[in-house]
Amino acid sequence: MFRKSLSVPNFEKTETTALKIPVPIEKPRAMCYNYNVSVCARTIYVLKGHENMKLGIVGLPNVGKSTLFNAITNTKAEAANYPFCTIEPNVGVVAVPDERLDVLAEMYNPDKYTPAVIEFVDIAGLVKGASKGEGLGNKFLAHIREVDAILHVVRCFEDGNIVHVDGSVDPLRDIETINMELIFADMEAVDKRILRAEKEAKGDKKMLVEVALFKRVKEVLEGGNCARTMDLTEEEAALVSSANLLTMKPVIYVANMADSAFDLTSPQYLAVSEFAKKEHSEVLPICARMEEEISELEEEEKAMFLEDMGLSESGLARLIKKSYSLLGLISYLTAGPQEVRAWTIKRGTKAPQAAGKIHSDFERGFIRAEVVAFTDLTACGTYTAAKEKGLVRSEGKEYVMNDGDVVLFRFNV
Ligand SMILES: Nc1nc2c(ncn2[C@@H]2O[C@H](COP(=O)(O)OP(=O)(O)O)[C@@H](O)[C@H]2O)c(=O)[nH]1
Ligand SMILES: [Mg+2]
Repeated sequence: MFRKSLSVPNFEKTETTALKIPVPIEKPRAMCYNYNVSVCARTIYVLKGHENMKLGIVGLPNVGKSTLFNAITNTKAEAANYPFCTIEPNVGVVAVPDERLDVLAEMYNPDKYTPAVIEFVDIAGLVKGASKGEGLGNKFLAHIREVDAILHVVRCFEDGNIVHVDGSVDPLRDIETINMELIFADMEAVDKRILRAEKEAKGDKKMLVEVALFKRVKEVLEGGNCARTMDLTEEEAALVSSANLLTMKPVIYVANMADSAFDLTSPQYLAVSEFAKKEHSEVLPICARMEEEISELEEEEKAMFLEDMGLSESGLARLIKKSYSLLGLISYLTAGPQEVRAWTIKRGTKAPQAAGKIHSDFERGFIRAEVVAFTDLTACGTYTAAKEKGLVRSEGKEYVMNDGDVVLFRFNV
């Protein structure tokens, strides 16, 4: 049988109970999940049992983590002026803003509009000594272990009314405080790994390579540096990644700036951005409090506000997009009168595996993919016009998907 399909089987309309939640949350789920995300007023559908990629928001107490989390998810986690107010991590599912979907929605006027989603977790309670069980200690390190990437919020704003746990605003010291806790936790894990590998090396000499590699990792950690700063071959990186080290996770340093002085030449911001550069990590300046206020506005007001500020999008939209790419994710798109949708895949995914995201049958019975680049499609105005111009390509099993490919899979089961 030869079928073509754009529709998606097995959909459940925003059934929060259908989602897997990896960590305990303190609020009713319905409050933590916000499917009617601010970027589009339409209902978002979530595939049942789907595992989202997760980012953990970490940082010292009172740096603005919950404020940022609220802005991102537009829900109310506790944002109070004292340490440890958010004892259980909060989880929010967030739509990844994608203007291309809006354009496709204009073209097809579909019944459903489905952006890609990622998850954010507000991980509170990390303080000096956490790796030794201080504060709420190791529990929080365990939560960080479960995320795919980290947003490390760093306080750059001065505010006498808001207590800093170490008495003053000093972004570099704060970054080091947090990173040292993660480094200490990793050292323990690496020590265990070395011991195990040494034992195995007695019977299997190949394990000596692993011993040597993890000894190198240990040296880097002992020098006060994160494992991600290491120069590793692809093979080595894969082996180190198997240890799931906290300091190997990709990170964005989020500089939380004062609302009154969004100054990219301030010593505070420069300290953060230089540190990030040295680590080959990302940095993003944001004013969490302002973003929270913007996120509460109605769509129209929001657009006006941003226009007044001379901005094309909110800092938050930029942060979410950057988080998505930090995770190594791209989207391919499907479009038709039933639905326009962005599908999340890892960069480098081939066509059959990408098709498998829609349904396992699509992968199993993959024949080929009809692909048109989003820009080509919109330049032509319609799918038919793009086809007439020869811009709709027929791609086979070895095709590596691009971000923004508009795809129709042909399969046979
Ligand atoms: N002045 C100022 N205050 C902020 C900013 N971001 C957060 N805050 C305030 O700092 C306090 C602690 O923020 P919160 O998000 O709860 O910090 P958390 O402990 O890191 O989760 C709250 O009173 C926030 O309103 C900011 O950009 N400027
Ligand atoms: Mg908090």
